[in-house]
Amino acid sequence: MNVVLINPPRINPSRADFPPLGLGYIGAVAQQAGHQVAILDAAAWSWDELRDRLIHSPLPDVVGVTCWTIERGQAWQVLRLARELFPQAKLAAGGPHASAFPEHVFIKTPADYVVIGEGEHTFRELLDAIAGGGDVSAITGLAYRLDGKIIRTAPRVFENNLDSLPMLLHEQFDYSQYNGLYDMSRRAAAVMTSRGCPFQCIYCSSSAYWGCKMRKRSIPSVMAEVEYLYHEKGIRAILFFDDNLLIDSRRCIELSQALLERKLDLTWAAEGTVKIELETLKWMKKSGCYRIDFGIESGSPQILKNIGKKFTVEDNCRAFELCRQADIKPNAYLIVGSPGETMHTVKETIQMMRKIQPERLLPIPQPGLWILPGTELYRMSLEKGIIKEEDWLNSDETFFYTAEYSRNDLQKFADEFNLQNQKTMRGSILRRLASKVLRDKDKDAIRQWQRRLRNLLAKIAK
Ligand code: B12
Ligand code: SF4
Repeated sequence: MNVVLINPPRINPSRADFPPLGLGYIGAVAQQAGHQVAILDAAAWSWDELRDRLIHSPLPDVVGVTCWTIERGQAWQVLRLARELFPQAKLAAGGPHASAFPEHVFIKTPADYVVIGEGEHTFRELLDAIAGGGDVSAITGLAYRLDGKIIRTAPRVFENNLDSLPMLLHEQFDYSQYNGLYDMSRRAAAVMTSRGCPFQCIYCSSSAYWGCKMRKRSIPSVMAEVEYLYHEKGIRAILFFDDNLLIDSRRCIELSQALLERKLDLTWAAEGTVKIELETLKWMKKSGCYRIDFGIESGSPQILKNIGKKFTVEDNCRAFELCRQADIKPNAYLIVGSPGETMHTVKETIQMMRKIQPERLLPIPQPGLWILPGTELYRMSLEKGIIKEEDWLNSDETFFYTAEYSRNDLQKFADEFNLQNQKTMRGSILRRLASKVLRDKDKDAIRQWQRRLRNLLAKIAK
């Protein structure tokens, strides 16, 4: 069968940093099962461009669409467009939001199926059933329409052996069309070496979706993907997108050693939590790691407790100090507007920022915490009456936690935070610039520093 998988156009179409990995994974199982697969990443396309590409694709038997909460309206629209253009095709949705509210997908769109949760096995079985004209009722992890009713089958059990899944369809992605890493001019790809996170931060839907048990791919399986990307796609930088690559120090060292053994000209970055040891960081550095993004979120002990973070402000400061010792750039993800936030807790975060001096600070663009389905924050918000389940249906907006402050008040917190942090960053960038430029022989790094200096001078001029 012809299978077309679509990542919807963004609300403001723009190039994505990386291709849609989830569609790459389900595309790979479909291809392995003998189907012709085309993945259309329409993130940067207008609706006209998507329509045009669809009209010129081979007539699909099945169209699959990914559906995130923030872009659910876009996903609804793609499913309607697919029905309009291909009345004969079967339509399936998947991804975090479709999985949280399969019924909503059927109300808002003409979709035939929703794949709930981890998609590979369910999608493969669904394609088999569609191809054979068979019954789907025995497929776990599925919702579908039957005689005007919506049927939901038993939940799909997670695949424990991630190595048994085929490598995602990198071959379908043109890596020159993605932004890659913001601080690296090398061609970059994203790789996931594990699924699931043992923590349960109240705002995060990741552990709710993927489970609290971390399932890890073997190092040889990860290396096979890295080598493919290196040799076949010209990739020279990797972002390990795992929720928590650093949590297993031994595995992290093994991964670093495997990268070193291959002698690839490769740099890499990762996301992680702050419990980390110097020895691990040194191995990571040796193998090409140049940056770690930490989800530290707040510098207030009370807020960390309120949002379910299992780490302290001291842990955060220590991780940043160790990264500096290992010569890896530490970055901070932060939140302003968590439950219990006050101007005092915002100032505690500003104080911590002065101490840790992250390499790059993302200004807080949207004050307040996003409410995502499946999270503790969502349950709290339902209880406090900030949101009702039908709000997801009646609007395509994103919803924020506003039980304690209005968005306007939260904006004041964010403004104060951004202002203070700009001052902190200017000082720290100048200091680091002076010491780094003297040491750096790497052309990429020197170009980056030049760029930063230009930006900084432009800001000062303003
Ligand atoms: C990488 C990533 C990104 C990258 C995306 C790069 C890319 N193109 O893939 C970037 C950095 C751009 C990003 C941005 C954001 N992200 Co993000 N991101 C992730 C992350 C870490 C990994 C996603 C991934 O690749 N997973 C691995 C693949 C295998 O999983 P998957 O895509 O979900 O697909 C599987 C299933 O969902 C299903 N499936 C998915 N689609 C389909 C479609 C069909 C037809 C079928 C059958 C099955 C199916 O099958 C797949 C295989 O099992 C996840 C966390 C996580 N651990 O998943 C968060 C996550 C997806 N992001 C999240 C959020 C909130 C965001 C942002 C809104 C953050 C922000 N404040 O800006 C933005 C929104 C971006 C946008 N769309 O506009 C939330 C989404 C929650 C939700 N309910 O939608 C997650 C779950 C993390 C969290 N904190 O809760 N993100
Ligand atoms: S925010 Fe990070 S540490 Fe917390 S549950 Fe989500 S993935 Fe895990």
